Amino acid sequence: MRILLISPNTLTVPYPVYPIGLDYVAGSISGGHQVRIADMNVFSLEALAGILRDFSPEIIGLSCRNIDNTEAGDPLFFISEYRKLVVWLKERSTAVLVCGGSGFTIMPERVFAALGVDYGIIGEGERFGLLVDALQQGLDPTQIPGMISPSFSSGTPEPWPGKQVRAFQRQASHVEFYLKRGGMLNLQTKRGCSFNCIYCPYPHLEGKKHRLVRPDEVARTALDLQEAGAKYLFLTDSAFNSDVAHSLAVAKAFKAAGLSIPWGGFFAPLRLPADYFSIMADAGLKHVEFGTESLSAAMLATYRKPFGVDEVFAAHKQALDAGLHAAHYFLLGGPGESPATVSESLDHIERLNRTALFFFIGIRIYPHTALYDIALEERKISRETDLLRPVFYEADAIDRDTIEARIMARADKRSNWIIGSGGARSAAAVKKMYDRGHTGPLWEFLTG
Ligand code: B12
Repeated sequence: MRILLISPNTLTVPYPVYPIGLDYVAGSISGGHQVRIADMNVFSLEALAGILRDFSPEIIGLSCRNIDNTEAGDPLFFISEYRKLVVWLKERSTAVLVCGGSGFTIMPERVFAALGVDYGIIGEGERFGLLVDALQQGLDPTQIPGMISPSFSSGTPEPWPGKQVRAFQRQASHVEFYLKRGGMLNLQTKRGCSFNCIYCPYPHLEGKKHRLVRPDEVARTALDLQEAGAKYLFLTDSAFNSDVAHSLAVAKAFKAAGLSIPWGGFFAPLRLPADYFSIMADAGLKHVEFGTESLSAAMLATYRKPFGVDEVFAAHKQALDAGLHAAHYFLLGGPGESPATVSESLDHIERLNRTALFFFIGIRIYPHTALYDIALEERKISRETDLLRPVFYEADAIDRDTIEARIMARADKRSNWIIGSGGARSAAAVKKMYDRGHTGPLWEFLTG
């Protein structure tokens, strides 16, 4: 069959992100079918109309990575744009329309209804190949775990038990776009998140148990990306070091394979072996993005983070001592946040030297999280509340504006204190630097 996979994500904040999910969806489709990818960062609607005409797809897969930007102070909502694209596609094509992706999986029934597609696949896109085969053979696709149709929803399926095949095509037109603009491609070393952070949908998205990719296999993919021209790799794992031994094995495999480009990713500031970050740096790690969230001991406990304040300082020092750039993400305004816990966090944050600090204020409430249950119990939401348009948890003792005002006052114009991801202004600055040949996430230029 002829299959077109579309990435409609054109968000440039903090920078455009290579649609890695579609490589896996493409990898799930058996030989004998023809597959093309249209990344809307590269394709105009005219070019897309051309593909519909010339290639005449029988199935169109639409990746819904982002529902919104999760920034309470600078909100963007993408589902209406995707809906317009679906209507546009339906006017020009009779292909079966299928949606999936992380944003989709967070609220599948709601996103499905909002988009008006024919099928949705909850969870991992590896089941797309099964749908293609079922449609070709005239079988009932709703037998496939994770399927949604207008009259049926299977609910959340078990994590995909089979092989994950990444069909990276270096000749694809969109690869060039990312290579020219910052040179960053991305790479996954495992799926699953074993942490229990109260606000986070990752365990629901990827499963709670880690499914590790063999380090030599990860290194082989990394080399492929390097040979295709990548100048930097972002490891997309929820937290690269949530399995410390595996992350070390991956780093060693990078070194053994001769990977020479730098890389970065999300890390948890856990208690780590003393030489952890020097081993990582030796294997090419350059940027560490810590999911710290708070530096109030009470709030870290409430969020159920697997570390305390001391571990954050220790991990930060270890990273800097190893010559790495370190950033911290903060999530303020959760249950029990108060003027005192905000002050405690800010006092501690002052002591984090040479770093970029990203502050998200107000926590988006996602289904299947402990925060959802807390918000229900506190009557901040009801079971009927529609969470598709973001609803942010706000603490009783301090509101979002007050927290933001306190951060701004404390920041006193320091450029490394950033509200959210920095918005369009910082995205424009990043673009300028990419145009001049810089690579990677570039927030180190803010750290002073
Ligand atoms: C790594 C990451 C980042 C990195 C990306 C770096 C890079 N160069 O790749 C950075 C830090 C830049 C980032 C930024 C943002 N991110 Co982010 N990010 C992630 C994370 C942790 C992993 C994404 C990933 O690549 N996974 C690996 C790939 C293989 O998985 P995947 O894309 O989900 O694809 C699989 C399935 O979803 C499915 N699938 C995908 N497409 C399709 C299509 C079809 C048809 C089908 C059937 C299936 C399918 O199959 C794939 C294989 O199984 C996720 C959370 C998570 N654990 O998923 C959040 C996540 C995607 N991000 C999110 C958000 C909001 C953002 C930002 C808007 C935040 C901000 N304000 O800056 C920006 C947007 C950036 C952009 N330009 O789009 C949200 C989206 C949810 C929402 N509310 O909309 C998530 C889910 C986190 C969350 N809050 O829960 N992000």
